[in-house]
Amino acid sequence: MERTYIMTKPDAYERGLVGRIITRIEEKGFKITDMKMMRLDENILKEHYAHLADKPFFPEIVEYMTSGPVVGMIVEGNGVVDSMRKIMGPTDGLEAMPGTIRGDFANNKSENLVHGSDSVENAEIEIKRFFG
Ligand code: IDP
Ligand code: MG
Repeated sequence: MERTYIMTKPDAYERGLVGRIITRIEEKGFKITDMKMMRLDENILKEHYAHLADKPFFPEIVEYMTSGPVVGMIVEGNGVVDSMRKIMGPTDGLEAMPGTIRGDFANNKSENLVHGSDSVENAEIEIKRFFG
C-alpha cells in the first residue's frame, strides 16, 4: 500500500489546528498507521529541507520549525502521496485554493501548517528519517 509522510508544523499546534488537519486525512479515507509528537532540531531540518539549506531564508525555516512541537504521521492509501499534496494545496497559502488546508488556514509562503512528501520515493526516505 502506498504511504506518505505528513507532518503538522508548529503553527498548526500553536493555533489548535492539528485535529482539523488529522480530520481531513481521515475524512478522505486514508489511514494513519503511526503518529508521534516531536521537537525538531537544526540537524534534522538540514536533512529534511536539504533542497533549501542554501537559501537566504533557511534560518527562518529553522526558527519556525523549532518553535514548537510537530506531529509526524505515516498515512496510507491508494495514491496517497499526490492526493495529500492536493488536500494540502501549494506552498503559498495565498495561492492555495479554498478547500485545501493551506488555502483555508495559511496566508503566506512560510508558515503553512503542514508538510507532505512530494513523491513515493521521498515518502519512504522521510518515513525512515522520522520513524526509523
Ligand atoms: P512544500 O512544503 O510545499 O513541499 P518546499 O518548497 O519543499 O514546499 O519548502 C519547504 C518549506 O519551506 C515550505 O513548506 C515553507 O514552510 C518553507 N519555504 C519554502 N519556500 C519559502 C520561501 O520562499 N520563504 C519562506 N519559507 C519558504
Ligand atoms: Mg517540499
